[in-house]
Amino acid sequence: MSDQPTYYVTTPIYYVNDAPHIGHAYTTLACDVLARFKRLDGYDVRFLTGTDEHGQKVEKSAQAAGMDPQAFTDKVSQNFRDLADFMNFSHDDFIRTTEDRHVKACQAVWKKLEEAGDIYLDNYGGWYAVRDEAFYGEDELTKTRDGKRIAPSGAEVEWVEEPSYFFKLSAWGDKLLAHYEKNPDFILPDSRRNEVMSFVKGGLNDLSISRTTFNWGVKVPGDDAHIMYVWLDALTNYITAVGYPDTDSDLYKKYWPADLHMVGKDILRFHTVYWPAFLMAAGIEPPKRVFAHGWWTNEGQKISKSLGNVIDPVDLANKYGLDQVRYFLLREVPFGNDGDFSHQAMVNRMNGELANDFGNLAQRVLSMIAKNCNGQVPTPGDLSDDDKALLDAAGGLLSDVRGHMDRQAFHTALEAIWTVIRAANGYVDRQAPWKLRKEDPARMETVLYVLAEAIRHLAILCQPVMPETMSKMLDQLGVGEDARGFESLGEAGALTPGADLPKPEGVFPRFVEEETGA
Ligand code: ME8
Repeated sequence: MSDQPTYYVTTPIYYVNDAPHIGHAYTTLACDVLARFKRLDGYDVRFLTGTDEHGQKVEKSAQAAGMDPQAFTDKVSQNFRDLADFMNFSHDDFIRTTEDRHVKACQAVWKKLEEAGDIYLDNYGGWYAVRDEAFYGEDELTKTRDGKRIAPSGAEVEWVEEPSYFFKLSAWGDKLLAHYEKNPDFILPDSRRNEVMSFVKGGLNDLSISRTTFNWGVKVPGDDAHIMYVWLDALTNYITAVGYPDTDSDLYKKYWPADLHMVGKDILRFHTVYWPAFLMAAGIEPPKRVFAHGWWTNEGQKISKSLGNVIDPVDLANKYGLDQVRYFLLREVPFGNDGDFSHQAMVNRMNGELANDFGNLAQRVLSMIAKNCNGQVPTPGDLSDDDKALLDAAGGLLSDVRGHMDRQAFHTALEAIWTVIRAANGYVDRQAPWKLRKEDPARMETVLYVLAEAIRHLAILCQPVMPETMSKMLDQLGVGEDARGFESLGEAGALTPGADLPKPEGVFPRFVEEETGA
């Protein structure tokens, strides 16, 4: 195998009960940006997304739509694929849990757990929330005035009583705690890690891992009356997609354990308690990290179908531009915190940071080059301290940004880039190349060269977040497709003085409110 470093990043697999919305797009976007970043940084990347198609919730949605569950999942799963294409996501694989490869992997995991003595047959009697596909203890529930019981997530629970296989989760508490202690970055952000640790310290109950009252799921090997609990099925997707149970396959050897499972905070417990316990019991190494991000609201309100305020990412992108939306989502909120979507906040970032700060910088510089340097990359002379300071700031960005990205701190990565964008704008104002044109044309060329070089750095580093727009900006700088990886950042002479440049065109339009006439 080559010694190229690898990076395996996964999204949750989304339930096919509903149309995809901004929340799903957000999680996958974060993974897409990491995948693109790592590829540009020389890694061999595997980026997985997909759909979670079994279980009671999906079965009920199919029934409500009057469709056979397989036909229903085929249809809704395609909506998630279409969204991924529309959002320009660069996933390498799209997994569906109804695929044969996945059924095979689930059954193999089950057998491993059974062989390890971690499964026993009993009866389950307890509370279940179909919306969360989760079991809850009586002590976790609250009661409404009309006597309904509600889980902490807000989902209504129902009483379930049925024969069930159990996983001996209670035996894994100490091993899980030892794993968290030994791997302080296994759960990020730290607040989530603390939350999980106190949950585990409170003691774990054995977990019901099969159902018998419906049959839309993977059959338990050797006992057809049972189907596997949908979360055991769903979590297994992360190893199915790298070839499990064929642990000798190239894919598996190269990419497992995954570097990162990106999830929303709602599904933290499944990924940081159940999943590593299943894996350890099956003799499989746990993933290296689970990052649980926050929750989006819309103009201050919870996003929900019943409130009618679901944000469709396609509508947003059609209104503001795809890369603008990608930028906004990752810049607006410290990654990990909850965030609020508002039209005003979107427009402020789009007009302020994209159109004014970055767009104007590139447009000013490229049009001065077009007008005053014959449309060719300018030729630099000796560099002043001011020139060197800007080039150093641009040159130092990669290691800074890399550090932020390695902790999934997209907002601080972008802040660091914008510090240099603002420094470049300050430099333009100080150096006033438009004045130098007559006074000292050679110096003007140096200043414009320094700026072009700074913009090259900025555009290369912004590619993961805004791939389409940055590709246009790099075209206008005459940077070839093969010179856009991070290794080319440090190459002196990446811009060739005298090379012809295409006609510049603005890439960041301002958002102008339409006159309503009201
Ligand atoms: O939980 N803000 O699928 P799901 C931010 N099938 N992120 C949001 C969001 C919001 N308002 N709404 C949804 C499942 N998300 C399981 C996962 S994985 C083995 C199985 C995102 O369709 C966020 O990532 O309910 C959340 O964790 C995920 O969608 C839940 O998607």
